[in-house]
Amino acid sequence: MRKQISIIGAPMDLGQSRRGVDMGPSAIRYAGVVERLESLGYTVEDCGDISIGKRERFEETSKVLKNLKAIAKACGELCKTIETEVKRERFPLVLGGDHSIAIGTLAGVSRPYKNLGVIWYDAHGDLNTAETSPSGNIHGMPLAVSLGYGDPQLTSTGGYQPKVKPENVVIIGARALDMGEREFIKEKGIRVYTMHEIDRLGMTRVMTETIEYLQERTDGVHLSLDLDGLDPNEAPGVGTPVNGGITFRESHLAMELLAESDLLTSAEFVEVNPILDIQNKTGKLAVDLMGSLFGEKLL
Ligand code: 6HN
Ligand code: MN
Ligand code: MN
Ligand code: MN
Repeated sequence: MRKQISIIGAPMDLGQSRRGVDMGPSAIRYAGVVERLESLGYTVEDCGDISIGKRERFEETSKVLKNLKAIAKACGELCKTIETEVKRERFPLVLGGDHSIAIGTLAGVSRPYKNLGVIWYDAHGDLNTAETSPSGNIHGMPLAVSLGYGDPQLTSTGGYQPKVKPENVVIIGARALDMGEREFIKEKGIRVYTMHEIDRLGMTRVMTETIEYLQERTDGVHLSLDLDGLDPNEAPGVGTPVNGGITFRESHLAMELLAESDLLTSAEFVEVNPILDIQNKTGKLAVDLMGSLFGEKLL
């Protein structure tokens, strides 16, 4: 992993309807992300936050895709900021914000790669389009958008598409997939480890298979970690919690195995909502996971 990390905050809350997730980047910073990574020997630069526009009055824009214009604009800015850091040969670490920011993150990191791999650690598939979405919330769509499916204002972010090929994606932790998403997964042949596979195979095997699979076919790997992938008992500060999630221990192990593999070229931690949290438990958890991801050892 690159020894220079650039932290970029994306205080986005327009991709969903609950308030507070725009404070996610602050919560993660307050939990000591910079100090934690510096203690591991990294040079860390905090680039601050990108700017997010105002909530739109839905009747003025798309009814189905809430806050479409403002999200497209912010993702464009996030993409540019990340591209600058990538050119400086730094490892981009993006702090969310709701998951719609992944549209900008993937647009920013993917261009130099022929086959960027993506690990989507999430209770959800985030594979909806306007046609399949039950909510109109764009945070349920970023993976579909990055694969090239969705509104052109979103899929065109960064001026190229798609950012990722379906065979280079691995979803881990899924347990709340909408009907349209299930069909999409089958149709595109996307590799998914649902909670069932995690229970059955164990996290070691899930991660070993994921790493081997991506090592064979990709030239860079992005980790998009939605804190709602974890169980809400351990990560309560999220807007769309789903019971029966991945434990802290399993997640910690997953991060350690990723660190060992030295596969990652970028990462983002999203959906931390301090208003719904208990004394920044979820923000601290995010930083603990980053510690393991960046090579923290017990001995
Ligand atoms: N997330 N599948 C639901 C929807 O509204 O499309 C929930 C999406 C949650 C998205 O957690 O990033
Ligand atoms: Mn998500
Ligand atoms: Mn989710
Ligand atoms: Mn451990």
